[in-house]
Amino acid sequence: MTVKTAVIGLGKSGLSTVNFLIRNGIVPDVYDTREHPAGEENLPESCRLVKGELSGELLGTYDELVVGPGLALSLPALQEAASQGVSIIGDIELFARYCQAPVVGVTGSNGKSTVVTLVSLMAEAAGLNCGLGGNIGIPALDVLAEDRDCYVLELSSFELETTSSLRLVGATILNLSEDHLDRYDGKMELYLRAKQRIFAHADRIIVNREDVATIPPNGHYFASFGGSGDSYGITLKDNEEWLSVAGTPVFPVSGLKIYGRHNQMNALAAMALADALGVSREAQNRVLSSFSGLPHRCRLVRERNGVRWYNDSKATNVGSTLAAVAGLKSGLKGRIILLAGGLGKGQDFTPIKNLLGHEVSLMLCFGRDGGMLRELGPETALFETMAEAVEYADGIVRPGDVVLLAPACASFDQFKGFEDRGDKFAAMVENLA
Ligand code: UMA
Ligand code: ADP
Repeated sequence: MTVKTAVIGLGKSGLSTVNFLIRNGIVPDVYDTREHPAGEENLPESCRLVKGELSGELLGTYDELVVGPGLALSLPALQEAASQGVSIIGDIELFARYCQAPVVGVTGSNGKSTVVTLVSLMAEAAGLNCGLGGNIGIPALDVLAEDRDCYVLELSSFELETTSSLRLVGATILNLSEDHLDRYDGKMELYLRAKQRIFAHADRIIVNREDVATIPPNGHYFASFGGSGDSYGITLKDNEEWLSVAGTPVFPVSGLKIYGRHNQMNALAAMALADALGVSREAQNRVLSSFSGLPHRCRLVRERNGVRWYNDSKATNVGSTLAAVAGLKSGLKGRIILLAGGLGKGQDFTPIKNLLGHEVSLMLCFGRDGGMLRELGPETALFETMAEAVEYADGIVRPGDVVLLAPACASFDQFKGFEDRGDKFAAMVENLA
């Protein structure tokens, strides 16, 4: 029996879904509310594309809708279709139906891309043919292939909302802090509920023992990570900190090329997930000693006249900004000048207020919600654009200072995305006379 299928949203994942369905003998109709959907130019001719407002009546005529993560399931047309019995899924659910090899999944407010990259590198170092995909920017269905030994998926709360049968040999919620509240009616419990769906069919549940929101409501889990010596943790050996497993030191913290406590937690989570895939400790350690981080995550752009300029454009929420500041502050003699602003996504910025005058000497605010950040305290200044903030920072820095772009906000008010924002920042800093 053919399943009458429509793909809703023609972005990256929508286009990948269309191609996947066609490869499997299903030619879907495609809907997108935008006038110029991102994937339009590459849409196969056999597919009918309907643009503009979604009609519940029309969508109600399908058996199944594969909805892109950028669209809220609360949209009236999707609700109407669901109430008529139409199955509503996302590309990850399709992946789950077809995937044969073991999969590990990672969600959380911050650190996902770092952890999935570490785990996939570890699997490759052990000689496994590993597919890495999901929210990291490579649609999961694009990496699904018969010769894979395993998969590592980065899963956003949006993707998890439309996923119900994904089996995972290892799953974790890295941490939980405010994000995407504009999609969750301002309610953290709805955001968390979506994230907890990752554990629905997980063999090894791995939690952050310092963040109770990452623990399933029934309290059952296989392993945990955190700063103490239990499970995946940190222990002292010869007065030096080591990443450890069940109290046994396995890798010196000083050997990591990514800095900050948050990255030590990321490394521990990656080890627990790699263990779920059967990756040897030796292969894990090789990756831990060589991985120097992803672009736009706390990367040193330039040291000039004793001033270090860091690009952490991927810090798109308050939690990630706090982690970046904490990571840089340890051992620093000079000041931190923070550049922040953009689209606040309904977050409460108050935790940043506590940094002002302490860890952060001055915050230069910009972008649409820069005014809200400016109001946090007197140690702030407001600019229209990031470029003006960079120029101002250059005028006031002293040797020993750090200038950190960690905006705590999304970038779409003034940039194409976090990469564009980070690239522009790096170019400005490189060009400082
Ligand atoms: N949109 C419309 N109308 C439509 C369809 C989409 O206006 O009919 C808008 C959405 O509101 C959104 C944008 O278009 O603003 C993109 O939505 P999409 O569903 O087309 O997204 P894709 O291009 O398929 O990209 C998605 C993920 N995007 C989102 O979840 C918003 C990408 O994560 C992911 O890398 C990609 O699939 C590959 O699987 C990006 C992201 O920002 C990096 N994720 C959020 C985050 O990390 O914080 C969750
Ligand atoms: P995600 O994919 O979840 O956005 P990334 O690995 O891309 O995560 O990191 C995004 C930003 O979050 C980084 O630039 C860093 O500032 C911060 N970050 C990374 N790991 C953590 C963590 N474990 N806890 C808090 N913040 C983190």
